[in-house]
Amino acid sequence: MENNYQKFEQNIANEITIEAKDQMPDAYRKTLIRQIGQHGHSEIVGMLPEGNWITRAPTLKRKAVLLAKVQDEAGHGLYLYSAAETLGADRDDMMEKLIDGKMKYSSIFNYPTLTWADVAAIGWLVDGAAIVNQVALCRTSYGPYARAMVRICKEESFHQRQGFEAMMALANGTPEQKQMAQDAVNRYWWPALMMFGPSDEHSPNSAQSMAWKIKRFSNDELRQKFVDNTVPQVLQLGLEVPDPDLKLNEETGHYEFGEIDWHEFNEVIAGRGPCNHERIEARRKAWENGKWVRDAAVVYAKKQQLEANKVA
Ligand code: BYC
Repeated sequence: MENNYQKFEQNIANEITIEAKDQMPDAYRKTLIRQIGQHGHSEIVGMLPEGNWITRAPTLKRKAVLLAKVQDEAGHGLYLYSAAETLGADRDDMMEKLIDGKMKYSSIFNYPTLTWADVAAIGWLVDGAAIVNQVALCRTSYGPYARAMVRICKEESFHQRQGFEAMMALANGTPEQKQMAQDAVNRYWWPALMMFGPSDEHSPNSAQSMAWKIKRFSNDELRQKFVDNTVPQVLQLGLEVPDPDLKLNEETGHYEFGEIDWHEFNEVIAGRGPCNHERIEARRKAWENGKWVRDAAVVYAKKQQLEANKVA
């Protein structure tokens, strides 16, 4: 067994991906199931705030784009649940843990989508933040997770561009539309920064995940990258960043920004955000209403297996 973990350590050191059948320490398996499961849940719960606007999209074109985007998120969730299953996780168990509040999902999806501009802001800022995090995960040490990320990132970059384009239409529209765009930025800016997780000194999982190359950059490094990428885009839209402390440090070339409201972040991830209850109830209802479909699929699969055995 020791030899097998030596091989694992060697592979990590030599940038050789760990595959499902490889020996791996239990803690590596456990933290991956935690992170990939949480990531999958984020995709699925993330369908809710945007899905809420499918029937109210302002034009047929916007509706078609939004429908496609929300369906993409469902697909991402399915790749991720499959990646977690390669580690021995059980999908029903993960789903029940989500509904029972025993597994987390991204804090960002506990905020409401009050206007159409919020949908644009999610596409632009939330998918934009997700890309920064996920591009790094394309090189994560667990092969099935890394490969899922490559595909997901391609779709996320389309999402980010469509969000920016929708935001641009509002920012260049009537004064009321521009104000709606600004309000959305005001409400989504700080929650988008929180997506990257606690600051490095308060991130209990980071050190080990970095050592195992599950994470390639720390939470603060990725957050900084997102701010540096996104502030010029806000300015290009003619909008303002809701942070009086934001300034470009000419020497480092990085934007310095104000303190995140960590109390708010901790409340949201503890289940006490604006929409936590609503989101979990929506998932619970979908899970319960879908039971007959899952049961029918199992009966059908068993029947097919019996037929196949008869032929053999
Ligand atoms: N929200 O030690 P830390 C999308 C938890 S969806 C909630 O730094 P780690 C999209 C963390 O889990 C994109 N919880 O943890 C979909 C841990 O708790 P546990 C979602 C958070 O894992 C639809 C504790 O806080 N992306 O793109 O090293 C529409 C301590 O944190 C959050 C991913 O999931 C948070 N924001 O680092 C549109 C990316 N932050 O588990 C778009 C994959 C932290 O110990 N995940 N926590 O109870 C990751 O990269 C990492 O898991 C994180 C956290 C950077 C999020």
